[in-house]
Amino acid sequence: MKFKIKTNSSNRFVLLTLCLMALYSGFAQSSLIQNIDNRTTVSLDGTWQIIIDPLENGYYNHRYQPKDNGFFMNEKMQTPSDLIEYNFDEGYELQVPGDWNTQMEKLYYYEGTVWYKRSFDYDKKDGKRVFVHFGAVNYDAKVYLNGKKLGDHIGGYTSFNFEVTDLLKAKDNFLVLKVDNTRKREAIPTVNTDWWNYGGITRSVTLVETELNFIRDYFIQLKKGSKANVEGWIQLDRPLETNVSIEIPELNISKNYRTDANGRALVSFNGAFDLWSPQNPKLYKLELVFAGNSLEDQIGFRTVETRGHKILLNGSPLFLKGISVHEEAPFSAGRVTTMEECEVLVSWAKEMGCNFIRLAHYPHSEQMVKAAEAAGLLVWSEIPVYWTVPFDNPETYANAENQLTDMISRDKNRTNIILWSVANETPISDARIAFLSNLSKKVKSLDNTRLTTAALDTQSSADGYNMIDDPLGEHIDVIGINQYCGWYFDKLSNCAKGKWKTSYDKPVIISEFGGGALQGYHGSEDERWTEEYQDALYKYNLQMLDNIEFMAGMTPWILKDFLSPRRNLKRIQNDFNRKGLISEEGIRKKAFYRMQDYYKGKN
Ligand code: GCB
Repeated sequence: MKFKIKTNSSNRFVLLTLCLMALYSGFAQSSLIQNIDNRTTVSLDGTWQIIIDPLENGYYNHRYQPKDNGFFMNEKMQTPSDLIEYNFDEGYELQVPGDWNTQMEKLYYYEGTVWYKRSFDYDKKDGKRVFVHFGAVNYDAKVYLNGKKLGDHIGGYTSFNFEVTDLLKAKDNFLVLKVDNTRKREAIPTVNTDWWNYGGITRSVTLVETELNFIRDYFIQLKKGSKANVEGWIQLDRPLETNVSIEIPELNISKNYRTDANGRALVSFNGAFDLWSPQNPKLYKLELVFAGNSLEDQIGFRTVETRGHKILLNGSPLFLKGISVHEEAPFSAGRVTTMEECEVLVSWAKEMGCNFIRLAHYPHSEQMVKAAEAAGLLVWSEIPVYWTVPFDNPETYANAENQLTDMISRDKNRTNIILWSVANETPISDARIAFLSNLSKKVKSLDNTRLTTAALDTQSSADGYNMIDDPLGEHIDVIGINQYCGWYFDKLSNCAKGKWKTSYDKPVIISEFGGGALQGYHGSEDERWTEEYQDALYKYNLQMLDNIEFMAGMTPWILKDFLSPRRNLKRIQNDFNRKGLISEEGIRKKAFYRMQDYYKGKN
């Protein structure tokens, strides 16, 4: 199937897509540096000066042409007669990492441009290179150092970095970002979502110091289908034929490899691994060595595959006892900014009895994935291809593919990730199938050791059955189904009787079900928004789901109440989607305990 655009040949489409991808990753962006946590770094987190600029006055002149001396120049008055109509150092401040919406009342609903500036000194060493790395900036970032543009980045949930070696000074560097979170129809995500469009530098900013040449990236995972053979690669930043090695001291593994002219070495070795699993989240210390420098990581080994309707972990069927999670801070709202907050979310899922979490609806922070990995939680990770995306727009495709590539690039060594999801609740059309099947193919080309999935919401019904027959099912390994019996359709009491059929010999995860309740609001099970209604909804839905013999797991919607501007019922919602099993204050609702009981009895 083809996109509905005018192309004379598929080559032209590929070329166009490649050009657009270059645009979306920012021209000057360096390839992503893997494993920032274990490199030599200086944090630029903390207080940044900001300017709120709804008209983009710091970027465009009155003829709407980009300015040469925009706010990125960080100019200061030199004489009393100078006209400079901004001054970062006399303005507002925000904490980085952090969203702007929950830090400053006047920015709560704001969508537009905010300029960020941070000044710093740097003790630059000869023979070293330096990169500035951003965990995530939502959505459109233009980055400048000392008045020079480093590049652009599009996409609010993925990491990126730029080299700054030649621009850094010992004193008074200024790093400036124009951050714009304006929603756009053609963007990923598109304009219409059900979560808060938190703007800002939402994850850490870090200076990374490297040698002149260094191990930039690597992929070290068990080969598909093998419990003992690791296959992967190591990539140097600069092309060089040389020796690199891998060591796993605990297993006495020490292997040498030779990089090719592109600085890439293919890796293959065997080990008697104690395999990672939810009961045994075993990670090994691994060292990658090049030119006397060693880079450490903690890596686990496991296999994942499907057999008919089952998902097999390390060769054995596993029921995925999951929960969906947004990247929102526990005990409040706003983006998660610390490892401790990730650990709280993870501990809540563990308390419920989960072995699996769905990180909805976009890539969460690396910390979150690592916190889950350490605690034995398997992960579904997804990109924000959500609802009604313009699937026939090649620019949108390029953007989605780029975000997918960035997500996989960052997290491909995290053992707990088993599913890469390409979309959530997208409407059936030919253009959508072309778009999503291409994304699914892209996943396999980057990482064939994991499974692909998507959350589907469209089922037809026949003979009293809900049918799983979305044509996208052909193109993914595991089918996610979002269904809201007792909330968006049908009466609560009918839910237990719901019956399902599937056209696919593939595992199905019920990737969403649920309903809203205001914590502390009690009444009968017929009264919406009460904890009793939500609890009954869970009771009847679980009875229905128990009759689906091809179901391989579930991730009810959702761990915690979360902010969403489409939740307008003031008395109850007050901007919160209330489908959480835990309130924004951290208080468990009745249905939390029902899920806990259910998972206790589920193998
Ligand atoms: C869905 C969406 C999710 C929403 C949820 C809801 O189907 O996938 O993002 O938040 O429903 O609460 O309506």
